[in-house]
Amino acid sequence: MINFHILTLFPEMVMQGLHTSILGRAAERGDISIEAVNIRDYTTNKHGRVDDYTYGGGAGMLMQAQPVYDAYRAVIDHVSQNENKNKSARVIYLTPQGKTFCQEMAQDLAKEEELIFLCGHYEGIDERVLEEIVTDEVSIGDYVLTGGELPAMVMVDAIARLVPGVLHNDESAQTESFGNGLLEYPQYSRPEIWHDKQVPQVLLSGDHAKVDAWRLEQSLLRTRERRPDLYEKYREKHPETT
Ligand code: 6GU
Repeated sequence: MINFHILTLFPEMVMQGLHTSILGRAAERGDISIEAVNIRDYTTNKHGRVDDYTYGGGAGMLMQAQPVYDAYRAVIDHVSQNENKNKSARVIYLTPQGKTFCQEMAQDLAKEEELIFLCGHYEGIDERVLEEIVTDEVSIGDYVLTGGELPAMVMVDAIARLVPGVLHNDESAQTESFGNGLLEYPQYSRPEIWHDKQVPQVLLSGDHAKVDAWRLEQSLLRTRERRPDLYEKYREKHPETT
């Protein structure tokens, strides 16, 4: 069970996306919980503003420290009250300047009970509140997005599917394939011939050992071709690989 808390100016965006399909059903069952906290609800500005100009000038607006900090405090106070203890939670700030997200980070974060995601907008967030509350800065890749919501959703999806109960057995079998560090082998369903293309004969043979060997071979070929970096890593762990 993990409780995900997402601090954002666009709570509907996050809730829509994360209560669909597998994660929606996992939340209904109580295997995870996902809450979006609207940072704007915590501003003390009488016009509901959460941003202001940057000291030193330059283009763009910055999210102010006060509403971000108070939204964070509300989550922490609520969590501590529920659990009747002072829990500390990791706070992940989504920023292109962070460490690049990967499967290993997802596995590490999946051990936590509470995770707080902080989504920035405009030109970012006042550095002083980041210094006080953020424990991890994470990027999802080398390209620029308009805000941290999509990255937070990517991370929640990748972490949530590792929580026991979220995936069913047939789904988690899929995990193994990328979990072993190789790309997925090609897969086929009915009909046996489509657009003159025949399903590989070995898959129709009923010989499970042969099927497994073929799939591993296909995974290796694909990984060597498309992701030589992953292939080299795999070879270091499995020296018997040609
Ligand atoms: Cl975490 N935020 C933004 N704004 N852009 C990104 C990103 C994060 N990761 C990659 N691009």
